[in-house]
Amino acid sequence: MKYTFGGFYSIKKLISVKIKEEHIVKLNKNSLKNHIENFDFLANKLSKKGHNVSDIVSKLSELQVAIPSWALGAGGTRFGRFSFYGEPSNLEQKLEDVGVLQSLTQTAGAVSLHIPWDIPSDYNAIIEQADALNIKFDSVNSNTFQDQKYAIETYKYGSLSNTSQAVREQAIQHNLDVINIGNKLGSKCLTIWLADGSCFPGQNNFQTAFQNTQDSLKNIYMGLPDDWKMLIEYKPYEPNLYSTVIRDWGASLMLANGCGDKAFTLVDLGHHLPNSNIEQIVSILQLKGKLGGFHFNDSKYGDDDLTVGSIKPYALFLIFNELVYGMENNPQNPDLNWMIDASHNVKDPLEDLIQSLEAIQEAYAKALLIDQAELKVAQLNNDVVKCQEILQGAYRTDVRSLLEKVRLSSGGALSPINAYRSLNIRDTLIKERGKNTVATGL
Ligand SMILES: [Mn+2]
Repeated sequence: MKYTFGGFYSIKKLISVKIKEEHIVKLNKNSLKNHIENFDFLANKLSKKGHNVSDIVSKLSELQVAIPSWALGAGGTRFGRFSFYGEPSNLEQKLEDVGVLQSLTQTAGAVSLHIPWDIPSDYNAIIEQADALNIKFDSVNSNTFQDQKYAIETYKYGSLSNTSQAVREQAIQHNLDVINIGNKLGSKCLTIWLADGSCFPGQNNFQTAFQNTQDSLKNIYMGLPDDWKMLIEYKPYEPNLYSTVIRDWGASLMLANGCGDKAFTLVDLGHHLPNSNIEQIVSILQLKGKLGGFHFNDSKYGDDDLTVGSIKPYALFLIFNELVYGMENNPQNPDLNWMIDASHNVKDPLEDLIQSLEAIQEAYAKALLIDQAELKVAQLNNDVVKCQEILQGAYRTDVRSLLEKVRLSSGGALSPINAYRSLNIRDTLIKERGKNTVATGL
């Protein structure tokens, strides 16, 4: 079914505005008493320990995480893709979905677009829709890991690193086009992830590939507006299985340094080899003023793109411990771009994103409970046991009523998943969009 302009606004009212104004308040009433009891108990306990609870609540309220446009449909594997009914089939519908998440959680106030999958046909209409839904345009992502329909050159053997100057120029121009599109929407950031690398030893000259990439990035950087950031995302393997040009944070950092002050490293949690100490990477990048953005997800083996916090919640907490420390002690870093980068085959994508948003907030809340001053004393005294007690004491605190408080005070749902289900949002989307829609870009 194709929507007229008027039609799409009526969906917006149905899905977003109406949910927020009428239903959430009603649903919240059902569990309000329970929430107040739990929150008062926790707030009392935390206050006695010397925490400033209202300060923690306001810090949590400020955390807004960008939803990636590509996570709103079911993801695929190299073996297949199982559609989830009622997926958004255009940019307007993707924004509507983010609007649903924002209404329910009040922590999804941004979207991260992927070009060319999300090129607006009417910029003013898209900006107006995003404004109405209280959604900002976070980093825009370029795509040189696929050949586009009318492309002259192929990226089969790399894009920015390619030995062919014509291929590199095409890839550079694409990134400049993405900046231009983002600029029209009010975005201030470009994310570059390259699939470039090699599948077999000897296929590439490592030095040539790296140097070409640096030169190409410098060309893109020259087209970056003054108030923009460029984020360079690394990944150790896949789709190339022997070597990746920007394989780790060291390569990303070197390239960012080679470009200039507006270039930073982006950490995607799934882009590390098993058992990497990601929190330490985060910490050192902050020390050097080069941490620019985050892609949240979780993984068991590789780049699994699973729900945030579903596999290694303690590691996520430790990462947030470093982020909290860095935000307080490393002003040399810019404001971070907080983004989710996840997708998979088996869950309702919106329910999955609600779970991810909650996991991010939960880890952040727990990290805010760490007494940094007390930890510093324990570290100076080499009191290893005390250090662990401080971290794990914060981690073991049940902060869910704190998150409820944050949502309640900003107009969100006490339980976003329950609200999503009670309001039959997926059924409504299927009714509006049809059963077999397929999200663009996947
Ligand atoms: Mn990513």
